[in-house]
Amino acid sequence: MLQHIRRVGEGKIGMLIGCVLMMGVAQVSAQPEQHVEVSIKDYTFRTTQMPLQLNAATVIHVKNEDNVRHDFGSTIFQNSATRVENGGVITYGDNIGGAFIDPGREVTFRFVIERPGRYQFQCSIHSDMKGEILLLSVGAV
Ligand SMILES: [Cu+2]
Repeated sequence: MLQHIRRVGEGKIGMLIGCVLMMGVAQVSAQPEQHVEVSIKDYTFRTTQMPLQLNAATVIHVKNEDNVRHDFGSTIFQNSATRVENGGVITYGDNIGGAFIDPGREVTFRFVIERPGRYQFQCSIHSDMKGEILLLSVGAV
């Protein structure tokens, strides 16, 4: 599931590098972040999202409210430089497949979304857990 993850650092060093990279992203895109909220409860994904725009900084926030481990796996991060914060650990990957989320934990993915479409996501641990994020190419300037 986790492909090509490079661990850049943890704690203070990771935060410092994170700040530098985030400034770089901010310079590339003047648009505010767009958010997708995903909660997992009773083995079910619940998604809340605003209309997403292409080539904009995008944050997917996944919270596991169950007392078992779940997986958020998707092709949505393919070919995108993605910053993942999972249980206080920050990692960066160019082609990640998602992340496992421990009980009661949250994961935040930050990336720039570049291809329109319907992106499925799923839990590889529980094969009937599925959800979808919609990116229509609306409002692109
Ligand atoms: Cu699961």
